[in-house]
Amino acid sequence: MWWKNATVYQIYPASFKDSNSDGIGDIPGILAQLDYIESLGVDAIWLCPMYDSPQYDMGYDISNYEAVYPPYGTVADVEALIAGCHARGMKVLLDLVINHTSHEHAWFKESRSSRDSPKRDWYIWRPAKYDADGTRRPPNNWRGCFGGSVWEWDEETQEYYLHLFAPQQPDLNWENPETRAAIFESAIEFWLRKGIDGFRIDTVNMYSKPMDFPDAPVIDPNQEWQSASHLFCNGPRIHEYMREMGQILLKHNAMTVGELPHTPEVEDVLKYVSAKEEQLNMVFQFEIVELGTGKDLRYDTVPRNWTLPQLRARAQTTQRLMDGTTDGWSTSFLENHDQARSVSRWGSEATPELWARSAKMLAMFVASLSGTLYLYQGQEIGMVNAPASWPISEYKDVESNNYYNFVRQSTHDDPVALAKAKAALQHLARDHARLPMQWDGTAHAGFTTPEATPWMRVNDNHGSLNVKRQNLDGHSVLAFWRQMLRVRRTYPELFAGGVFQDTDPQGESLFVFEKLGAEGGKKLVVALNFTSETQPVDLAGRLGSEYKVLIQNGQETSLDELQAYEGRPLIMHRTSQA
Ligand code: TEU
Ligand code: CA
Repeated sequence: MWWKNATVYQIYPASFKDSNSDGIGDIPGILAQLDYIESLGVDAIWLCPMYDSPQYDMGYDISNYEAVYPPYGTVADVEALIAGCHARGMKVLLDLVINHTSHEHAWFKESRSSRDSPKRDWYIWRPAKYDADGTRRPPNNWRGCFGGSVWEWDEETQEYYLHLFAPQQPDLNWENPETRAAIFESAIEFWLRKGIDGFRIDTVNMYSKPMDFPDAPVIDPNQEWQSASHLFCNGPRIHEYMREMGQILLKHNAMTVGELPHTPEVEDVLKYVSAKEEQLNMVFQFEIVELGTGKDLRYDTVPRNWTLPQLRARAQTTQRLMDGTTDGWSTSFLENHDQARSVSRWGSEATPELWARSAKMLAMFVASLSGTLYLYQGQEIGMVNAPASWPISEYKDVESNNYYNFVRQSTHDDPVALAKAKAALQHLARDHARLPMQWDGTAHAGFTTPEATPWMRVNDNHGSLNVKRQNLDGHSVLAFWRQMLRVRRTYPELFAGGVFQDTDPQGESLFVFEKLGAEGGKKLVVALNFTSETQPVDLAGRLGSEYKVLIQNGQETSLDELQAYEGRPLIMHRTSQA
């Protein structure tokens, strides 16, 4: 099981590196940076969708599983990438998006062509409902993940089809065994035969829906569409499907990490990742990254709307699965392509010093949690959100735009509401992760050539915040991540493994936790200051005399206080515990 102690580096093809000056990142660009990726000390890459797609949702709307989006390259380019990674001892994970396809996929075109199409039942079609006055209504009141109804009316065949995400992302009908077989063949086996090592599986808990499509309870009577994630996540047949898919993946010895939104309870997660179930190897839970987001609508919140005890409780929730009492496994991550930058959310951008120190402190935090570690491109250099001065027109993401338009319409352009929405987007939008990678200080940060126009604007700070500069600086965030990953690899039983124990769940400023290794073995003590002030701490009291500071992000080695955003994983023998 190569993946247990592994670190996986996530790549967003559009924004990593452009090799041909069209302003869009591409596979040859990634290939050219493999030495850099290898230099980080990661074990694998996860490539976000590079399949052919009309790009209504950045490739999560696939029109052909067996082809590559031409601006990214060709199937041969992906084969070269697989070979290049394998030559360096790195594994390759692709993104598996099989809850839905693009509306331009041949399967959907055929499905929508007529009610008698042999592929009609490959997607989910339902008749309209009509009010007494003849007004047409969709089958139920569910709100989609990007806002609005989950149903789209098809004029041609006079029925609605289901789409949990954008209307250009119709949901496949997993109830139909023929459809499942086609998905397994085209999306899964086609690429496994090309030698990839596994998949990150998109929205893994949404494939089974309650097929009678009951209305969701009305939480907010002023809203037309109601939150229904509890109805379409973890549906009635989901584990049957997981086991079926699991057998195919097992046959190819493929590793899997499933995206598991709206599933906080260990008992529910374990159904997917218990080793004896043979469904998934691990999952992404959202408890940590969703802290501070709106309860119902993600962006209906204000920046920094969280406390440290809440963060600790959520870390505890996701760590419980790996407390040694279960046969399951999971992940540790703070960023991905759907999340704003972690330094902007949990750290500080107040001064260059606090920025660097908090980026390193967050690296210690995420790398000290149990589970397979995921590092998102740019996180290793402490990339931050787009500046607050940027106009809303720089935000390209369908979810951001839908939310902003929803606020505009529902408040009739109320300036206070719009300012709040913009502040929330500046803090949380998915766009922030999608700004081009900052390679150097030249125009467009070396992501593309100076004459080209990048598909998304490059962050204004790239003159000082970039790979080239950090490569030359032994104290940079980048140097720290390399060191952190080395330490993590040296003590797998304490970092990737080990039993997480929060020693002071109510602490508001310092996050101090321990990781216990095997009985009689060593203990890791992690002490992190999440504030911009020096905080007193009693580390001596819990360390005794026999300890070692493995890594630190500040100058001090005092056991009595931690400076602003200072952090330290210390190690000691469990037997010397006071
Ligand atoms: O995301 C699915 C998901 O449940 C959310 O995390 C989502 O990103 C969103 O923010 C809803 O509030 C996956 C992909 O990671 C995402 O990029 C895609 O847009 C989505 O599926 C649809 O394929
Ligand atoms: Ca390109």
